[in-house]
Amino acid sequence: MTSSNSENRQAPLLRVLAGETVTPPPVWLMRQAGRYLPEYRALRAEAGGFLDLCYTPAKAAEVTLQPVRRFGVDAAILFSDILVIPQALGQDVRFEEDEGPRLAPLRDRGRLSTLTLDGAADGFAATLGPIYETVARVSEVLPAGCALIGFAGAPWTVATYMVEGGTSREFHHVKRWAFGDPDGFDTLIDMLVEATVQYLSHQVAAGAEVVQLFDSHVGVLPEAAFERWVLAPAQRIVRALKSEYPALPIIGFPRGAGPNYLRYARESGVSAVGLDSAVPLNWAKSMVQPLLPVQGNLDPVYLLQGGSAMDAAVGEVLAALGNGPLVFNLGHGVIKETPPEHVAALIARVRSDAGREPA
Ligand code: 1CP
Repeated sequence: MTSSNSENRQAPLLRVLAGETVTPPPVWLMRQAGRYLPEYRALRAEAGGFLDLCYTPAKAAEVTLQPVRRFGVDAAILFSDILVIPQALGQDVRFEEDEGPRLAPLRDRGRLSTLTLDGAADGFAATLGPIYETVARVSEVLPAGCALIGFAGAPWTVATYMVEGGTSREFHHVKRWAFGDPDGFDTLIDMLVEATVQYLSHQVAAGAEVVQLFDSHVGVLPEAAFERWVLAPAQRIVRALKSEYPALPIIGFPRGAGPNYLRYARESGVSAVGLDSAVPLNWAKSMVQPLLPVQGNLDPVYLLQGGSAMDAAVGEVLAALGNGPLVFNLGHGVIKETPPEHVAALIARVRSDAGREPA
């Protein structure tokens, strides 16, 4: 199915996620709201802490809309963070200025009993209430044709932060727990599956039209661990969401999955896969895109760099993947030193789609 006119009134993003080829492709960027935007830095300073911003619906909605207003992107993504889940489960989570997240590390099954999904007044559902309100506020004012994306971190990636206590390079603690006590680690993953389903289904009820599952740290897992803690949880989350919302488009982003992208595309049940920047374009075209719509995968450093290097790299993505269902995006988030003008130029370049080679 190919169409380039606008007879179909559905948002371009939703059309691609339903399997259509749309030319030029819809474009949005992971971390399109954030510190590279002066208007974000201003609001962030007013809000105080980063988490305060996430839990203040009027401000979080405004931040969500900033890139929509400035660039006219094809989707807004809820402004929040993947680490609100551990916080809502009862773990201590802080964001230190310029140091990234800090969590009280959870290293073994003994500490699991400190976490709960229960419905107490300060419990899971109540903590996340303001985030659903942010979704509802954005949904009310979003321009026609611009889709609203909700999101969550996938269980494996959220677990890495919960166990390591923050960002990690090697992931030794979380892998030792998973490999040494797989059944105990499953208890944590099971809780995260349930939390994620609840969290995403509330976002959809509040107005999210698409959800994305961010599995950012998949690249460190051997195959059996990938099956057990990436693929199986994704299947369970997709199945549960689809039983409640059969038509809901779900984008899975198993960053760093390498050849396991194929199993993820075939077996997880997602509607589309987000490709990281290391995925070869011709491989994605011949192996992944025939299975599912793809999203990606410009290296964010091209966006940081801008100019002719960026334009050429955008042209390569469009030439390889633009003749099938494609959501143009980066292969990872916008880097905070990126000049906003480069983002405007990127979007103009995608929409001009000049230099596209015939299929
Ligand atoms: O001080 C600040 O303003 C904090 C910077 C910031 C921002 C803008 C953080 C801290 N999170 C966010 C927002 C955010 N995070 C969004 C909002 C929507 C958008 O895309 O515009 C999203 C989708 C996320 C998702 C997220 N948070 C991921 C998954 C995607 C990815 O980047 O791999 C991860 C791993 C996080 C954890 C996180 N949040 C923030 C930091 C510094 C980190 C650590 C990243 C790391 O471990 O390197």
